[in-house]
Amino acid sequence: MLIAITRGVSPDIEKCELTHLERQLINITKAREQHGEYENCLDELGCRVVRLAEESGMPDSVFVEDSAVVLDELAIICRPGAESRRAETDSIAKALEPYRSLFSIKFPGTLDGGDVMLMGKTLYTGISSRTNRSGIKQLENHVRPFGYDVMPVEVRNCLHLKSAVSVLGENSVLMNRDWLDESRFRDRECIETDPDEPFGANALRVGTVIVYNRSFPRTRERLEKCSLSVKTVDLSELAKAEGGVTCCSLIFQG
Ligand code: CIR
Repeated sequence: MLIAITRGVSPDIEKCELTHLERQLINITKAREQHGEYENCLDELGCRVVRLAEESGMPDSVFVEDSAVVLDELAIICRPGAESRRAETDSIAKALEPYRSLFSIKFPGTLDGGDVMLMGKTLYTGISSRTNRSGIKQLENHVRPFGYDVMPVEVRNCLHLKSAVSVLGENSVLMNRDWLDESRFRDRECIETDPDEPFGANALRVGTVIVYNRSFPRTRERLEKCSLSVKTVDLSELAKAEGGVTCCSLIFQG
């Protein structure tokens, strides 16, 4: 069965890291409601949602995706690029321990899960303000024995690789070409975000369904025109903290 690890919104989310957005007031009640709607959506799609306790003092801890990369054979515990986020990984490692052998990224490496995108046996990995070459090299050393390739991708003007591209199907992606080195995806079918929705490239594929943020209706139309089944959620409050639909869960076969 599919397991989705999530974590409640921290009471300190107001102090979240921000890289590309101006700080705006986050309505925590609304953020929690929206996060609950997101968890219900995963539940309806057949995931068993395992919700970890909220963490005060860890403002960004709702964004569990950044703490680990979970593959069928192993899991990598990340070393997040933002120092304020490093403590988040302990509880994620504990939650993953029953399911996978764990391998860790160590100093001087940094790696955020939001920079790692799996397609087949290829791990596209963003070189970003959060993920460095040492982190990518360590990732490669851990996964190569299991038959995975790591493909580094330069990203620009956005936080993570998955802010710029995400998986839609076996061979297809949703992409904002302005934010990454698109030559890495030459062999893939590509749907582009609507020019008015540059933040719309983050989509979460669960089985055959695409979970997508309601804030990007034009791009959503593009997905539906390509016969994709799309289920929308409102994550507008967490978007103020630079979070999207992939960030709020770690989904894997349990
Ligand atoms: C951060 O800057 O780390 C958080 N405020 C947002 C993290 C979003 N995570 C993701 O895209 N994977």
